[in-house]
Amino acid sequence: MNRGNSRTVLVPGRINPRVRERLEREFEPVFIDKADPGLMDEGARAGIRGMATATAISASFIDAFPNLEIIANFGVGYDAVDAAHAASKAVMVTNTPDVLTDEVADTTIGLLLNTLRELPKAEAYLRAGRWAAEGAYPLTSLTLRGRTAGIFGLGRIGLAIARRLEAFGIEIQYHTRNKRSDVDYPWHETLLSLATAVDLLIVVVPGGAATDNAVNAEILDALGTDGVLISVGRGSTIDEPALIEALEQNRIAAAGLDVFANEPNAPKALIDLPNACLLPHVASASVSTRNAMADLVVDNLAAWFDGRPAITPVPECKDLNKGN
Ligand code: NAP
Ligand code: 8YV
Repeated sequence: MNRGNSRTVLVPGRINPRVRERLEREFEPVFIDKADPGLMDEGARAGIRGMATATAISASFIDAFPNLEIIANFGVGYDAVDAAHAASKAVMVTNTPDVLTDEVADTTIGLLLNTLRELPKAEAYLRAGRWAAEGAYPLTSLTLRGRTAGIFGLGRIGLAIARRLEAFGIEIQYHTRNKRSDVDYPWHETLLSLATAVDLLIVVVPGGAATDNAVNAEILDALGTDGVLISVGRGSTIDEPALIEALEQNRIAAAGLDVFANEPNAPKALIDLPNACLLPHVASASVSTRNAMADLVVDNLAAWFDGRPAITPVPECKDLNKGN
C-alpha cells in the first residue's frame, strides 16, 4: 500500500495542459480516458492518493479508491464532484475560487452587452459586406440603459458583476439564501420576488440539487416581456425547454447564455433563436486565468501531499484540514 508516501495522482478524462505539465514534473500522474474504475486494476486503484479532475466524480468512483485522500477540482464550481460523499469518507475536495472571479465577471458584462446591443450580429453584418451594400445595421430594440439588474447568487462572482454594473449606473438587487450584511443592495428572500422586481436577471449560483431548474416558466414570466436573462453559473439552473418557449413566444425579450444543461451540446432550438446570444462556456477561458486555476489545482495537491492544509477546501470539507 502506498498511502502516506507516494505522490500518485489520477487524472480521469481531459485536463488543462498546465495541470498535466506540472503533475508530470512534480507528481506521479496516472492518466485514464474517463472516470471509470474499470480502466484500472485493484492494485493500481489502491495506489492512488490524489485526483486532479475537470470531469464528474461520483460517489461510486470515489469508493473505488480505498486510499484516496484528496480530489482537486479544476473550476470553482464543483457540482460535478460528490463532495458530500467525499467528506463523509474523509476525502478532501478543493476548487479554484477567486483566481477566476474578475475574468468571469468581465465576460458576463461582455455577454450582457452582446445580448442587448447585438454586437456579434452587427460585426457579422459588416464582415458580410452588408453595411456597404444595404446601409446601417438596424437599431437595437434592447439597451442596458434604464435597467434594474437582479443578481441570483451574490457570491464572489456575483458581487464582481454587481460592482461593474454599478459603474455602468445600473441599480442592483439580489437573491441569495442568506442576506449579506456587507452590501446595501436590496435583498429578496425568493427568486420570484427578485425576478418580479427587475428587468435583467443575472444567474451566477452554483449548480446542484438546490438550484436545479430554479429559473423556470414562472420566473421567466415574472421577469416579463422586456426582461433579459443572463446565465453564467450552471446550465442545470435554467429550465431550458421553458426558456426556449419563453424566447419563442417573446414572453421575455432575450437571453445570453455561457452555460448549458448538456454541454457541449447547446439545444438546436436555442441556436435557431434570434433573441438568444450563446457562448461555449468561455467565461474563465483566457490563458492567464486558466493557468492560475491550473496552478491552484496543483498547489492544493502539493500542500496536501506535503502535510500542509489544503489551500482552498470546499465548504463540505473544511473540517478535514484540521488533520493535515
Ligand atoms: P460563491 O462565492 O460560492 O457564490 C455563490 C452564491 O450563490 C452565494 O451568494 C450563495 O449565497 C448563492 N447561492 C448558493 N446556493 C443558492 C441557492 N440555493 N439559492 C440562492 N442562492 C444561492 O461562488 P462563485 O465563486 O461566485 O461562483 C458561482 C458559480 O459560478 C460557480 O459555482 C460556478 O458554477 C459558476 N461559474 C461559472 C463559470 C463559467 O465559466 N461560466 C466560471 C466560474 C464559475 P447563499 O449561500 O447565501 O445562498
Ligand atoms: C471552467 C467554471 O470553464 O470554474 C468554473 O466553475 O465553470 C469554469 O471556470 C470549468 O471549470 C472548466 O472545467
